[in-house]
Amino acid sequence: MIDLRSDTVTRPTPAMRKAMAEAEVGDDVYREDPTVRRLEEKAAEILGKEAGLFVPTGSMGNAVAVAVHARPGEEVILDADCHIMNYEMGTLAVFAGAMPHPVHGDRGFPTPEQVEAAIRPPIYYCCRTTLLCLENTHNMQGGGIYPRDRFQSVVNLARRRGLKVHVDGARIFNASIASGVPAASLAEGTDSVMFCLSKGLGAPVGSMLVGGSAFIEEAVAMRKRMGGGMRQVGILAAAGLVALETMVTRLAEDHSNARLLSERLAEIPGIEIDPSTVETNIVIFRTTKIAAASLVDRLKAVGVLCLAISADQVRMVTHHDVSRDQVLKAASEARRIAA
Ligand code: TLP
Repeated sequence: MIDLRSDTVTRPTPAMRKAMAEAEVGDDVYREDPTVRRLEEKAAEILGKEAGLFVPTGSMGNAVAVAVHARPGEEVILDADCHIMNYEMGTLAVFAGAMPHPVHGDRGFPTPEQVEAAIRPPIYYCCRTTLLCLENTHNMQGGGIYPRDRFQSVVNLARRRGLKVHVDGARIFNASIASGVPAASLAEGTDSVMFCLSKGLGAPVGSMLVGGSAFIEEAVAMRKRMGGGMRQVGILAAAGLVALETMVTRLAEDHSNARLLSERLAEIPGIEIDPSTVETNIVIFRTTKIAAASLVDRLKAVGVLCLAISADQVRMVTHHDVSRDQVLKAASEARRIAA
């Protein structure tokens, strides 16, 4: 099987399995797991923040962040197509009691003007706007990278207007490697960042939340409230450390495979995609002759897995466990079916 459904399907590397087997552990609810502490310190350092917190999933990381930053009845500005808005089962409403205020960002990336217009005036009958959530890279916009100048302007504006900024950086290292900008610069000026170890970085489980020390102290309590206080979880953190040490720079390979895949797909009549928009490891294309679901079914029958994300859109994601040859094979199978 050539599994292009997601980079979440990556399996731990032999180095990860070895590190997991040998991990030094303690009870992390007492904050006594030395491997978890090492991972949290390293994550914070790489992202240029004071402290870090290991969480079981990206969704929990985002939920914890939003619940710490926003109070019930407050508004959160985010892109209408972002993951927090669409694929996290309303955690923003459930755990923070907050109101989403979606804006239609340009390719998923809100502009300063859009954010400014979405901030509520200080009138007693309006919700208070307290938080801005930004996604980088943007999953449903084909792994696009937040244009750097726009990101900085938006963050500066939010700070000026007293909003907190949380980044859903599930794939922030893809953005960093593809743009040559250190992850810490992509996090500059923000209050918190969540990134996933379990996607392109290949760890079996886990995400990190990083931010200021006071924020992380509250996040520890919020994680526990959500049932995310884990015990000898150094076993998992050990794989996360290997992920950060060995799996970041190789993401460039996934990006060149994604670009190659998009170029091959673009040649197929019946498929529409502009390869120049493929900046990282996510390829989203449109089918014009057959329904997306039917292409996905027929690809599955010949050993290629991918996802239909709408009636006429398919997502393919490259990662550590798919090779250049497999990507070429996937494109040629797609040609046979979709053309
Ligand atoms: N994304 C998954 C699915 O949920 C769609 C995927 O296959 O891409 N933020 C972003 C931007 C994400 O893409 C995801 C997962 C998450 C948060 C949530 O992470 P997990 O799955 O660890 O809860």
